[in-house]
Amino acid sequence: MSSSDLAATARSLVAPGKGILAADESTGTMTKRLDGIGVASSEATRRAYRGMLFETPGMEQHISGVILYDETIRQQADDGRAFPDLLASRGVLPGIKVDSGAKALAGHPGETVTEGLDGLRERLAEYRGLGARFAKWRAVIAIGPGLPSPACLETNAHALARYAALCQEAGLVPIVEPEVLMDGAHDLDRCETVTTETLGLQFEALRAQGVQLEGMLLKPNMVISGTQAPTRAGVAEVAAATLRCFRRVVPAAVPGIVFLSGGQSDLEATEHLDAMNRMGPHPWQLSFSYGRALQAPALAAWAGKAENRETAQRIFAHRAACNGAARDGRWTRSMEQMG
Ligand code: 5MM
Repeated sequence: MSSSDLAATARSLVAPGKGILAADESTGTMTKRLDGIGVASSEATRRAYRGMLFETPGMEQHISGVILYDETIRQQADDGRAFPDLLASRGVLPGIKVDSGAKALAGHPGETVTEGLDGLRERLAEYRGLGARFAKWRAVIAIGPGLPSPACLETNAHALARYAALCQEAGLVPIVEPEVLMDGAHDLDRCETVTTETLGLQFEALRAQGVQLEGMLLKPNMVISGTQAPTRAGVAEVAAATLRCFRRVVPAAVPGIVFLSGGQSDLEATEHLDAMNRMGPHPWQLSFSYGRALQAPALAAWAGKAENRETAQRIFAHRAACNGAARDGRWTRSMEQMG
């Protein structure tokens, strides 16, 4: 794939009114989600849940791409079509999580490094053959006393940049996700400082590895107060701090920033995205790549029962529509009422 094809794919993932569904929960995470609704996790129940989401009528109006997990990219819908083919037939780009998870960083208690570079070139070629057009790798950065360490930031930035270069070589658009966690009592300023440092090092590493910025997307956290902070910043403050941080460190050549929700409520994630887009224009498209903030109410409504499938799909389509509007800065609170 040429560099202009990569750039075109990246731009189509952040097309107006659209964003990405992160449905790449590893089996452990998906099992926790299913436990939460009293459903035993098995290959069959995970397939039924993902199939419910991917067959949602009208999803393609607001979802440009779906990030899949290794198991999911190999599964089929009830009509026998492979999930990537089903998505592609609806104009939704299939993507794939390619990291193998965050592992304890030696000598740095409380910190992790995301692994998965060994054999990645071969796995990317296989995923491309299975229909993937983009990929995702998530690094996890914790805030705490003395954290994050320079070793954690540098190691994760380097791994993300090497992953991104391999993706572009394989013709896949890399989504680069360095997530600064919301966990902790830190305030907005501390999150801004750490996010600025994280992203600054990230773009240095991407440059060092020769990653073409036009053919990638950034998936960051918003600059937000810690979940246990005594007072939490409001929507306008979060939007202003996030934009200030990104203007300082994210080059304008990057076509899009697709936020993670990171534990924000569905409504918070939508409100924050909308507020930032209302403060535009910006050098990059500002969109979403939400997991929990798109799925949580649909998962609860589905509850593993076939008779709830349509209701859950309507709820998922509604969250996608609200975030599609927020992605353009035209969400209103009244849109939250489902018709
Ligand atoms: C959907 O969750 C993703 C996979 O997580 P695990 O590897 O831990 O199972 C996760 O990477 C996700 O893509 C991002 O964190 C965004 O999801 P949220 O829920 O934060 O919007």
